[in-house]
Amino acid sequence: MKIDAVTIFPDYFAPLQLSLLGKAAAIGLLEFGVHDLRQHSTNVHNQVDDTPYGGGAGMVMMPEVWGQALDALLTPDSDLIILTPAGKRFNQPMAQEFSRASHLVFACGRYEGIDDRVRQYYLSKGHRVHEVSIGDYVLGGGEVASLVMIEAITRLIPGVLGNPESLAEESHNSEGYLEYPNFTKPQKWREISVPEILLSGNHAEIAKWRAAQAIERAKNNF
Ligand code: 6GU
Repeated sequence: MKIDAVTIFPDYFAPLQLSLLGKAAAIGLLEFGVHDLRQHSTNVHNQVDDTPYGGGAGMVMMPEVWGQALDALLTPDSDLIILTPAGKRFNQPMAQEFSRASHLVFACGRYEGIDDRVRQYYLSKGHRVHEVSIGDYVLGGGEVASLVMIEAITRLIPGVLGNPESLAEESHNSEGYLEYPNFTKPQKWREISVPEILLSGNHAEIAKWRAAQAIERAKNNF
């Protein structure tokens, strides 16, 4: 999979070189490109934003710079992901969908976002365009949100994860989450013992216990 990110802060993407993602890139499973939006500025001050039509607080990112940057990256095989707190909420099924794509382009908005004509234009040209948010809170920009999405998506690509059994186990749960509590050695730590059932070797009973625990935990999230 090819992944491009367009941003005014390319340094935010340094973590792509670490851990499993870095290894996947090193062996050619993933290919990352990080692009500085300011390189496409036509303005002497390298300005990429301006005041909003209609008034209001903040600045809006100008369409011309985004057009230049995205024209250079998008092909008919691309999925353009525009990061915005107003987008569709990212979740595990979306990560599954995107993990089957061949080229993802992350457009990282800052300030009050990107001029909406950028979204309109690429949609009108037949591109797949997705406005995505990672949750109900406001970040300073789309960079961290892109990293979250990239990590969730790429670990689902065969060969990226060190241990594919972890994926198989996750997929048993319809939501794709491992929600039961986990324990490892030692059996007793600071007077707290590992639940007896996990030492029993009775896999059917262990599965039942874990399912019950997962339901108990899930209740606390609603
Ligand atoms: Cl994608 N961008 C920003 N700026 N804030 C967010 C977000 C994205 N997702 C949640 N909050």
